[in-house]
Amino acid sequence: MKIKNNIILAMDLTDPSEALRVTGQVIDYIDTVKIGYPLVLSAGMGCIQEFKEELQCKVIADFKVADIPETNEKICNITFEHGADAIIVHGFTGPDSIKACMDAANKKGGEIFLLVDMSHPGSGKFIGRVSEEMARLGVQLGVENYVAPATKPESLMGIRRIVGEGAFIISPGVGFQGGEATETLKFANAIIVGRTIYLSKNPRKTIEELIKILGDVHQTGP
Ligand code: 3DU
Repeated sequence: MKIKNNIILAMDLTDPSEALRVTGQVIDYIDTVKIGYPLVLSAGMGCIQEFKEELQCKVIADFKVADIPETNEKICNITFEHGADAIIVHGFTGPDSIKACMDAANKKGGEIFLLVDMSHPGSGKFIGRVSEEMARLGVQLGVENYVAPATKPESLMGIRRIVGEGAFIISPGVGFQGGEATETLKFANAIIVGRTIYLSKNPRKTIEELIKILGDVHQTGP
């Protein structure tokens, strides 16, 4: 997946028209928007298609899929049928559950991103302890795309080491959660930025400044 300016907008505003309006303000600087439960649960699954049609962008559905294989398959099928280009899937559920998502993605022409660690402080208690093992499992299964945290550069670096330069890592936690954009892009292919942009008084100016800062960062991976 190629991401324009290496920035993915996390659009978590829950008012659908506000979400479209604010995304529209920055859409000429990005081509990929991450939509998750906050927006979909308030606007419905139709918002995926609406974003794609009105803004001509790719949509990553952040559903952090974490169920038994049969249920995961259904969730992925429905998500791709609603137009999502990719879906985020938890790694902790194990190989069969991940494989079910990969198979659904292959069948529907979509992609999966495997979430192997999280960015919030509490993530150290459980998921952060097994993130490298999950990354290794991803490699064994042939997963190409990963989600790893910008707030934990050590973890992000370790995950990059395991998945290799050929893998594609997207990284949330930049800005509001404390992660640093340029540092993150040394190990990730794209940063995921939400509140810093959509809560900004001037989202356009904020993203322009961010792009300027990222200007000469060395890009890892494909
Ligand atoms: O903190 P922000 O507002 O920039 O948003 C980050 C987004 O990424 C948000 O949608 C959140 O649900 C998602 N995310 C994480 O922040 C951390 C993770 O480990 C995984 C997803």
